[in-house]
Amino acid sequence: MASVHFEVKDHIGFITLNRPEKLNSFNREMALLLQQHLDDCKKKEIRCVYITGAGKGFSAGQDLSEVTAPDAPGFNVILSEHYNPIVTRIKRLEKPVLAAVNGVAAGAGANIALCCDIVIATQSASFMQAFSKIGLIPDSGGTHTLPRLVGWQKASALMMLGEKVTATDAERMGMIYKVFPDEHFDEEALKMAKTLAGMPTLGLAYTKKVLSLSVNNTFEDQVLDEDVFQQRAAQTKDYREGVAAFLEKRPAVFKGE
Ligand code: LHQ
Repeated sequence: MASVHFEVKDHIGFITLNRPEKLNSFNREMALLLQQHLDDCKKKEIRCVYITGAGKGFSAGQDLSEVTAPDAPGFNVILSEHYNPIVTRIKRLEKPVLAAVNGVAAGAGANIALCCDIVIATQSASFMQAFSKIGLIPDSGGTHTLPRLVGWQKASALMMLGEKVTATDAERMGMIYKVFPDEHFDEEALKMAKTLAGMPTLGLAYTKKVLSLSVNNTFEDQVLDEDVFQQRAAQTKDYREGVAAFLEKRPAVFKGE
């Protein structure tokens, strides 16, 4: 069985991290396969990407038995060839990426989830900046993402203490969007993915882009960027369909064009 499972259904690219006996921790093969499947998700027919983990965890980050093996990939390789290309691909994908966090997300596993556009979690899931516990620093974009989600102080404490945060606390502090009870999680996550896949995909892609530009922009530059991308959105078929459907008092049928 492949260490990352990939399937396309209902315009959704389902990516499942699949080393459940190791809590879906990343070895090189899994990191490269995830990149490959993120690239597969560039296809136009895919209008939402859904990332989850097999078994009881989402991902425990780097497989620590791999880094200690005699033929271990060096740290330069692990970041530049594994985690950096993964999180960059997620950020650059021109469609919504939903992280459906089904269990513990630790280390790079947590930060890969947190760089997704929408993060939802099952009630029994948890998030852990595990790096400090083994003498490392947070990577996979975590030092960029986390303070912007929860504020500097909480990010700093979470990263230094490495404490496990429950899904409910993560939601409360703005780290993730929503928590669902375990028994309804799959159903609710799928419902959200289907909703996203039926939305105006280009409009969502432009929303993602403009949001990311806000990280470095002044207010004045940001409203100029909104102007540019709003004009692009206004040229999509889905915009025309959205307005027509509203005026005709019928549900809109968006095609991602
Ligand atoms: C694991 C792992 C794991 C191997 C659970 N590896 N087997 C970047 C640069 C270069 C190098 C290093 O890494 C990085 C990025 C990073 O991600 S650094 C952070 C690496 N991750 C961690 O330090 C987390 C280590 N894991 C844990 O602290 C716990 O397993 C957590 C809190 C995630 C979950 O605890 P439990 O729910 O109690 O599960 P468990 O500990 O019993 O784990 C289940 C199994 O999975 C177990 O195997 P076993 O054969 O005993 O059943 C663990 O050994 C294995 N596992 N994480 N990262």
